[in-house]
Amino acid sequence: MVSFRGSKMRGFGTFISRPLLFLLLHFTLVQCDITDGNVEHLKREHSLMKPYQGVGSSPSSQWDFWGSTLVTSSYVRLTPDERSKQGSIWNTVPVYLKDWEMHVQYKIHGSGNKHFHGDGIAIWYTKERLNPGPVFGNQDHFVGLALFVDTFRNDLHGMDVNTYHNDEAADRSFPYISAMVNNGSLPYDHGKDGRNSELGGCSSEIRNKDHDTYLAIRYSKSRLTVMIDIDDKNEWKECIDIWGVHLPTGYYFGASAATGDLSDNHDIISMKMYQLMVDHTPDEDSLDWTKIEPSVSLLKSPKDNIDDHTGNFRSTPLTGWKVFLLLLCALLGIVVCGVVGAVVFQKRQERNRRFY
Ligand SMILES: [Ca+2]
Repeated sequence: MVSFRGSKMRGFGTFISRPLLFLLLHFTLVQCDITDGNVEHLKREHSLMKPYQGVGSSPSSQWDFWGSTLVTSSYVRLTPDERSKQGSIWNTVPVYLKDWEMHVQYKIHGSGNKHFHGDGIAIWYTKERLNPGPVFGNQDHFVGLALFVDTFRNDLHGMDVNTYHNDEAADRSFPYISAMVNNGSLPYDHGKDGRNSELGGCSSEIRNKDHDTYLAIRYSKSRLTVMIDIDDKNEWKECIDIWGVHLPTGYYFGASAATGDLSDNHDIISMKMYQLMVDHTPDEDSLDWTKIEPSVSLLKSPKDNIDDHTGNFRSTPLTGWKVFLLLLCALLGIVVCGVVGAVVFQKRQERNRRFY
């Protein structure tokens, strides 16, 4: 199990070239967010793995399920490819880790053609668990973090309803993966595919693949990163990277899915939770992390995004490592100019010496 993890983590760094990675790791401005793959630990009490022992309703079980969920020996099917189904699976053990990474291996597949399937899977880190509702089978006004793998576009604003052919022209195509943090005050707007409350996201053709697909949710030091792997090449691609995300400890992990008029099989193969070994300041350690209210700073409030149809909201903040790359480029530019200047100066000196 852990070896898989190790191989995935090598992938985590490959979206950055090797020399750049070296520089990143050796540059003091960086807070070491690129994992080295050696310091994480699988937490079995928060992980769901084949053959899914300990899944069920007994008091000792670590995962509980509800609704249409079917647990077999090789997958957990949240919904079958049938209309109007809802299912979920929840970790019964609250997570008291401050820094963690959740790897989800999943598969969404069905007989429906492009655009005629739905609705998707949600991965949860929330205060409450097993509360069925309208948000991909879970309650609305949830408290905590949600990651939506939304396979059906409900918002047809600016699109040709009859043909659906404007997907590529629209600013986000489906399936669409997005994150939302909620303190219970925000509703999830299905009609707009959660756009009003979205913190970040990416489009990804995750459906009907021959292989399983993966996503990783990392939370450490107020930074939320979501990586995806849909090509079965053992490489992560960045989907979401947001700073200033505040989440407490003591919440529950879960996954849910729903079908409506259109359907899909929504399968979870595994959910693997890793503890990240990260140092915190004494001030941070003295806080009661269970009392933190889920929130996001350093960004506009999601509410400010309500009438923003430009999609600019997602790309406005320069994330930490983009700022760093800009600084690095400037620094390299100065160094190159300095070296070239010194060489030119030396040559000129030598030439002058020859003249006199
Ligand atoms: Ca949708």
